[in-house]
Amino acid sequence: MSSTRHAEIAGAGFAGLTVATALAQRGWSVRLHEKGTELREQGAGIVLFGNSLKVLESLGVIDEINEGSMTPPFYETRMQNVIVSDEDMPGVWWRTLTRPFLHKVLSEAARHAGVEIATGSEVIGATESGTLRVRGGEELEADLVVGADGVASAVRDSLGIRYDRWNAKDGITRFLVPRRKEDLQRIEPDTEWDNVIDFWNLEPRVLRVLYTPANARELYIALMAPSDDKEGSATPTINLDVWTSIHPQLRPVLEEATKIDGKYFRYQTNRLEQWTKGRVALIGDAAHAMAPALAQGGGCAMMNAFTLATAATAADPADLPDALVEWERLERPFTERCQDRSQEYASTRGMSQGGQFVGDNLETALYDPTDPNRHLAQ
Ligand code: FAD
Ligand code: 5PR
Repeated sequence: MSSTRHAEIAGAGFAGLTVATALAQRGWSVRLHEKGTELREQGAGIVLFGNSLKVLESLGVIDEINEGSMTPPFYETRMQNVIVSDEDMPGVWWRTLTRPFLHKVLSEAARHAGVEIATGSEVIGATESGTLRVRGGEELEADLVVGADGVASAVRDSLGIRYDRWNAKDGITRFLVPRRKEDLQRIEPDTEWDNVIDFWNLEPRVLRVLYTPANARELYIALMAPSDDKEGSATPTINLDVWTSIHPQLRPVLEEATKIDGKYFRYQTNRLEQWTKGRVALIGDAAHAMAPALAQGGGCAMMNAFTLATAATAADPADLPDALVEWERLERPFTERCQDRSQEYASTRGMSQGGQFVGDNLETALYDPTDPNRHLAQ
């Protein structure tokens, strides 16, 4: 093999695009397989913290991210429409944005770094010696194979890696809608409509709206209801009467949501017996799907994607499998602690008490995957 190392990557979500770009920027030749016929992200909004923002900075796209995103003044939590906390998270770097925008910025960065992107290319499996198999195609050889193919990962399952999975009782339907800020202000003039507002309502029924401004024009709303609540979880069109009966001040934006086809997702957490096997590494939801409570699923996906790229680049090519095991040993505990905390919040609905962005809950947000000295103190 030539001195240029080669990576084959499954899945062009946030994890796959990040590892592909970081490897290409470090001199690797990289092919990224996406089963979708187009490169795009259908999700709504996302909150990113310092751990992933540092990665975006290192990839060279932070100015673009800053232009298309915002930092709301406060992360507000309300219970039965009474404010229980307004957190401004001193010392914490955080931004809100839309997922299509983040996906576009990362896709452009990947192309610019020289990543070969193969759309309509469905990965059906991998081998630990470092091959990737694509539907209807041959075995592609690589120094490093990455499974970034999401919760239903074909790479993971083809390797026989076992995992535990938990589904929460609640789920969520997410939308990107126009801000309608003036209409909201008319209804509730005293509310700061630039805040993130987590509108919890547990009585008489569990219907929560997480309101997240993503930029000057777009608002991300996430509507949470228990999966056994037929009306609350109704899709593709939300039940406007039910949602406005509990959250009347959100009528303008809930009306906007009725114009869009929604999809209800149950929260899921995965825990694998191992993240690596030979020359294959798993990242993102393929390896560590988590409940979204602390807004770190995508953040952990991007930080693990980035540290995988730096660890693989630093390794002697012959010893790559050992380097992957060491990468997992060092990085995985941060993600697992975040999974545990998010799972606990999701299953107890503890975020309704507010004040969650403090202490240990900020461990992942404050983690700097780009700091080469980050493990020295351990
Ligand atoms: P995915 O986004 O699932 O990407 C996988 C890609 O692989 C897709 O493009 C798919 O088409 C492709 N693919 C799949 N199978 C194959 C195959 N066999 N061959 C080729 N390609 C394939 N995270 C945050 O950080 N902040 C938040 O605010 C936040 N909110 C969330 C809200 C909800 C309701 C949920 C469910 C999650 C949230 N997350 C959040 C988590 C975040 O969305 C995920 O963790 C993140 O998108 C995972 O990225 P990924 O690249 O691993 O997987
Ligand atoms: N935070 C964010 C989010 O999108 C969700 C949650 C928390 C940013 C759900 O989508 O707790 O459900 C949550």
